[in-house]
Amino acid sequence: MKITVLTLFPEMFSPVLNESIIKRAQENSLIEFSFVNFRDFSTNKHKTVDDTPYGGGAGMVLSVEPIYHALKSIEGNENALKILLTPQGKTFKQATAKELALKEHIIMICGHYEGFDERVRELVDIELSIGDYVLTGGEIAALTIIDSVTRLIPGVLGSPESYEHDSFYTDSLDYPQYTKPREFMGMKVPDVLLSGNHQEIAKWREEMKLKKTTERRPDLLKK
Ligand code: 6GU
Repeated sequence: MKITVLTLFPEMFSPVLNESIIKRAQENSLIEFSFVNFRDFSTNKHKTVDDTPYGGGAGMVLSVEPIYHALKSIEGNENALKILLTPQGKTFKQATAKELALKEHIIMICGHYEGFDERVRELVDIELSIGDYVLTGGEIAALTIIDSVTRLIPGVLGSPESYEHDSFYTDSLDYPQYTKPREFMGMKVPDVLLSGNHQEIAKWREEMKLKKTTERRPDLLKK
C-alpha cells in the first residue's frame, strides 16, 4: 500500500512512522509513505497557502490552488482514494480502517489554520474526522489513521489472530489479560486462567467481554 500525505508540516510524521511496527512494515515493503508540502505549489511569490475569507471574519482560509496543484503532481492520483482530514468529516472507526487497509494508494490532505476553501472538498472522495474535538491540524489525525490502517495490512502483525480479537473488531471490548506474576500486591490472576481448561477459559473470556462492554460501552452492543 502507498500513502501520500499533503501537509505543510512533513517533519511531524517521521518520528512516529520510523519506530516499531510501522517502521518494520516499511522495511518489509508492506507500506510506503511519501509527503508533499503543498507550500511548494503556492502560486504567489511569498509562498502563502492561505488568505482572508471572502465576506470577512476572523482567521485565514486555505486556498484551493496549491492543494489542487499538489494533488495533480502525485503520480497515480487519478486512481488513489483521496481523503480530506477535517473535524467536519465522517467519524473514523475500526470499520473504516478495515476498508482503507484494502486500498492500493491513499492520499490524505492535512489542513491547518481555520479551514479550507469549500472548493477543496470537490477534489476529494471522502472527508474523515477522528472524533468530536478540534485539533490544530490534520497531521495527528492522519497519523492516527495511518497507524490503525497499517496494522491491518496482511503481514504487518504476526498473524490475523493478532487483530481478530482487538477491541472493536467485533463491536466489543477485549477481555482482561494477565501475565506473570500470579499475585501482585494482593491482586491475583483469576483461577480459571491457571486451570489449563481451554473450554472454560474461552467461556470466561466471552463472559468478560460482554461484561466489560455492557459496563463501559453499551452503545457498541446496541449495534
Ligand atoms: Cl481530521 N482535523 C482537525 N483539525 N481536527 C480534528 C480532526 C481532523 N478530527 C478530529 N478533530
